[in-house]
Amino acid sequence: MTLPKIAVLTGAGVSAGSGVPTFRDAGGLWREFRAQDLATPQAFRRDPRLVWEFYDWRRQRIAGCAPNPAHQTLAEMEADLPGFKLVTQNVDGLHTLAGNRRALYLHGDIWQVRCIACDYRAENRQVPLDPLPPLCPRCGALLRPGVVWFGEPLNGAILHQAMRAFAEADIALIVGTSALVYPAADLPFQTTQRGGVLYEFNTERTALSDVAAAVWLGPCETTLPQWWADFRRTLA
Ligand code: BV8
Ligand code: ZN
Repeated sequence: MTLPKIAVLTGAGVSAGSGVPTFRDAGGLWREFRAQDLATPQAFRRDPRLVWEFYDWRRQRIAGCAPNPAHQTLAEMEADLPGFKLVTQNVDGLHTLAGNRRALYLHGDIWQVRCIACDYRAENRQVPLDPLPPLCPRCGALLRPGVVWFGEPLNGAILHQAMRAFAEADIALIVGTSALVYPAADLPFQTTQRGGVLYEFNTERTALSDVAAAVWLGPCETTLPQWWADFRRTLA
């Protein structure tokens, strides 16, 4: 029996069970700012210190978080299914920590920093950051978080691989995303337009729920492991 090709898109909801604030929470909870107003090049140009305080706060929160059963299930699926592709909107790195080796990070990595003036880039896991904002060790200019901000283009090669993964998938799993951010939110339609099936795992219905063949309402750290345990039995 040929194993199905499964493509997965995750959002902040897959890390909620690990204690990482989602954008909707972080947006509301971080002082009086909305995440969306800080995750932009304009905000960084206007007040790099404030934007770095926001990222430093998130880095400190994430540093104390471990992968949850939803992350672990996605690592198992990658090991068991040759045609498995994981695409994430998250920048927290928990999929890699859980054991996924080939996750596509659409929006970058909060643990990467890069210089705004030269081509210096590096992993930086210092929490809290000191000095803040961090400066380029090579040219002294400001460093920025290695993430994709609103209004910035995604890495073309990564986006192309993600589009292909969903175009080729028999099954697309949409896990813990409000499906409001583009072009990520377009990916599931690559699957349904080619006759593939969509399953959604979320604590609430979203814009994608109407095109999903089934919606598992509940915390994905519970519903996704359950689904995988049942589904893998049908593959035996
Ligand atoms: C681009 C990295 C083009 C940073 C992120 C007007 C002006 C400018 C741009 C636009 C515009 N209108 C539209 C756009 C495009 C824009 C966009 O989509 N805006 C939206 C708001 C309408 N997109 C962009 O700007 C993208 N770039 O289009 O470039 C271009 C081309 C060429 C040249 C120049 C430009 C870039 C988008 C990437 C932005 N960066 N992150 C950082 O993280 O700091 S996006 C960020 O927000 C996250 O990465 C994530 O993608 C998104 C939040 O979404 P979710 O992950 O879904 O999280 P959210 O909190 O919303 O939802 C959580 C969900 O989980 C909920 O549904 C909840 O119910 C559920 N949940 C909670 N707990 C659980 C759970 N589910 C299951 N179990 C649980 N336990
Ligand atoms: Zn530099």
